[in-house]
Amino acid sequence: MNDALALPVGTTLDRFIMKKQEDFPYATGELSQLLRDMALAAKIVSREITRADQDTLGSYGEQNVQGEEQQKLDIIANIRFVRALRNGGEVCTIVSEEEEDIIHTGNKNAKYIVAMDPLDGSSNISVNIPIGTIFSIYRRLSDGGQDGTLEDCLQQGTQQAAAGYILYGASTILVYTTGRGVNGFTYEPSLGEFFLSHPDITIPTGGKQYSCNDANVSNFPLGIQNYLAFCREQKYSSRYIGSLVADFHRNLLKGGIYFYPASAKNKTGKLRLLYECNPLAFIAEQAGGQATDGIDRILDKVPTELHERCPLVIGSSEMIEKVKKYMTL
Ligand code: P6P
Repeated sequence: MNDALALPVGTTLDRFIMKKQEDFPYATGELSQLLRDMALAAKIVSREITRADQDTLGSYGEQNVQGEEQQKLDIIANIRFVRALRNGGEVCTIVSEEEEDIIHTGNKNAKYIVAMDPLDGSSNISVNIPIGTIFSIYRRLSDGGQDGTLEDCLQQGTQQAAAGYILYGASTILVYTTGRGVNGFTYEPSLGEFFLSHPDITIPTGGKQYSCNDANVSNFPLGIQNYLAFCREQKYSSRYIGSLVADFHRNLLKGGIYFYPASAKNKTGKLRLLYECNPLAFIAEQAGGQATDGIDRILDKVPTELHERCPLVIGSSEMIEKVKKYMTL
């Protein structure tokens, strides 16, 4: 699953991308440059978050397409990523949680599409809880010389060319996959570089911690309720920070399961398929884990709307298999 070529911890992201590009014989460098553009925006957003003050903290005073109150940093992050991708020239069209319609960059001959949540969990900013950016990268299906199409944006998760997240926590870490394993890079602000810190990440097959908002348990599907009861019988630990990227990253490294099922308030779950479930599902599978809607594989779903939601159960493989059993009893 993972490349034989192991680069030492401390390798810069740029050098890592360049060396891994050699593994793709027909690579012409656009995807590599796209990943660099994402990393550039991540550095800028990390700085904005770290030095957030009264001017940048707080509500923007409007709601996004999801009906959620936008934080000022949501807007700032969206602007920074869209600008980096537009200026980088490798992306023709973007889907962003912060914008209802697809965003055309003007790079009509660019090969790639990006679907992103520029800043997930932003309501946690004001209480200093880690937040994250999540992104998927697809090759366009349509011919060049025009804007990307809706069909380009509604591809199955199995078609992702790459996926990743940035976690803005005690340190800023970028984790991504291009389908040949998962690697994590920690940002060193004093040098302005991401350095390889988590080579070849694999998620433990089992785990003893679960992440969910169990205030909603009475509305969970019965199978999920029964799985939660099993976790409690096994005396697993409950770890739920209310920030998907932070919960996912911890479970990825330590083993565990995160679930946001359908509930009375969110009939099809809260999380969005295109720019939350699919990218994290790609990473989870590349690290040896799984991601389902409780039963079916996330990456097999065929999106029909840009901002459609779906239930998500993601993490250690053995735990996901257990959920499937409870869901099909
Ligand atoms: P609830 C943040 O809004 C988010 O999208 C995820 O980051 C987080 O895991 C979840 O929603 C929290 O939702 O309903 O438990 O507050």
